[in-house]
Amino acid sequence: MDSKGRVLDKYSARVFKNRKEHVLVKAAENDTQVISANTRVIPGIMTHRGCCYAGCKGVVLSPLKDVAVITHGPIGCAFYTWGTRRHKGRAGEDGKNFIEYCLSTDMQEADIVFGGEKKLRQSIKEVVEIFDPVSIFICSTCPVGLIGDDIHAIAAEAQELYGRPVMAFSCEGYKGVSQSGGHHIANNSLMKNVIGTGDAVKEKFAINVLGEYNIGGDGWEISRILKRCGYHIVSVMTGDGSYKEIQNAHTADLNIVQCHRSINYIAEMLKTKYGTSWIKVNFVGTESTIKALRDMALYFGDPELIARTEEVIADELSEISEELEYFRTRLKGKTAALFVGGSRAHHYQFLLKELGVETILAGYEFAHRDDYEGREIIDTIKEDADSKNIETITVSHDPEKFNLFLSEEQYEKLKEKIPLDNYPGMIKDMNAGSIVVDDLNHFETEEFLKLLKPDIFFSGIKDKYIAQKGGILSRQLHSYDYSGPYAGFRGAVNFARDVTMGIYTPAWGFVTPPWKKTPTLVGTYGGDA
Ligand code: CFM
Repeated sequence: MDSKGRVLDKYSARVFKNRKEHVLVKAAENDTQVISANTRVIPGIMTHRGCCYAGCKGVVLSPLKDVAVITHGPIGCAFYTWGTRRHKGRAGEDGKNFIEYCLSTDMQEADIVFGGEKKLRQSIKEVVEIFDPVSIFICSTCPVGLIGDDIHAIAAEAQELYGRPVMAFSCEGYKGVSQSGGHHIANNSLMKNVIGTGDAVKEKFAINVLGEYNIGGDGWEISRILKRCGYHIVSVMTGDGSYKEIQNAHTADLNIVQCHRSINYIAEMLKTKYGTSWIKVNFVGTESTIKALRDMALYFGDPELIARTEEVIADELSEISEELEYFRTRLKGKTAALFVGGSRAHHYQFLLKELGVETILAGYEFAHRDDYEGREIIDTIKEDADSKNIETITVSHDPEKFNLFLSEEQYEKLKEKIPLDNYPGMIKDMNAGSIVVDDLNHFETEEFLKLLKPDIFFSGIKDKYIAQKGGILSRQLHSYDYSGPYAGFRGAVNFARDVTMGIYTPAWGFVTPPWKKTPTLVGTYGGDA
């Protein structure tokens, strides 16, 4: 039996039937392989997923530094999204940066019984008086949806009263199957209410960086390189971003998409509404970064920009090549397993490959099928109760702001050379025999690690320690533990150094986990086995 079979064999028939669709072994032929994704978790299974509120507030909205984001709900949800994601931000010219604060209405039992609207009004008042933010966002948590506080009416009232945009997001944690639903709620609202409201003039080589959240300073490293090449960054969605910058996103001539999972639909909407083309980029790994820079230069087609891009690439490479080569000699032949949210498990495989590390298992927490199989399959995804739960909006062509940078003919020609409107799925880039798992749960994590014994397991805070106590090194690809940046040229060296340090410090192998010394409870999955 292969490792997939050995792990799934322990399930009851009902659970097996479900999970076998979420796990696949990469075939030798590069045919399309279908995986089940973006579906609800089986009750009782310990998933590593987050919730809708986490995706909306924690992931997309929190990095906007000039916005005060108020969590309407009991304190736990707000506290959990306080600083744990490491999306860094520096105050802009107006000095406003509230991302280090944790703002919450701190609902108590009495508020749940009698309603929390009064408390929310009071919180908005305090936020205006203390912080004077450019805008205020209100994010609701589960109990708010259950008791029915009308956060949208309160937002409209506060907007009038305080003379600044106040927006409400009904992102109760229970909505949908994962944090992905929350990304949609946040991004859709930015699309509807913020983008296009600014009055900046068009700049040369103007771009938006979409789906980059400045984890551990990645966005800063990417911006540094882009600015060296000569790009004008209109806005970043949303790492170290701001409400004011996003208002002008419609003035860019190109959108580059880093994390396609969280924002591909906005890239499409920007194209429909404002005519802005988008390309998929990946700034993880030096080869990927070089490709992204060359694709961008080709899009603008300016000889000076193309030449400067090559100069920057040569210069950046000369700075890091020697060090990277050293780490390559240390890491060659090692194996890795990756389990991250919705795009990193793919992005980091390129950097690992450069370093000589083979990926033997990769999975996403909440990706959709296109992230695994490629964008071309989107139209074939059948709607079901779970996918219908995701909020969708439609936008139409804006006659005043619509502007095409390329003619249709140029566009079609370029499409053959650069990833315009497209991203490949992770499965295609993996080696035959490697394992792909959607929504890898706690049990499967332990079992696959025991069977495959990778040299390193890249994951997150929920599964890191169980791996380490079992003797396998783990680094967090969400927060980079306390390190970073990992993107771009210098980031690649930081990553290679951290991985080398970890692998050559095999401390976890000396640990005897508690379950080897004391008897533990034994249970079965599914209940009807
Ligand atoms: Fe995109 Fe992200 Fe990711 Fe994501 Fe995330 Fe994150 Fe992630 Mo953690 S937006 S899908 S919801 S790249 S917080 S910055 S690391 S799970 S792989």
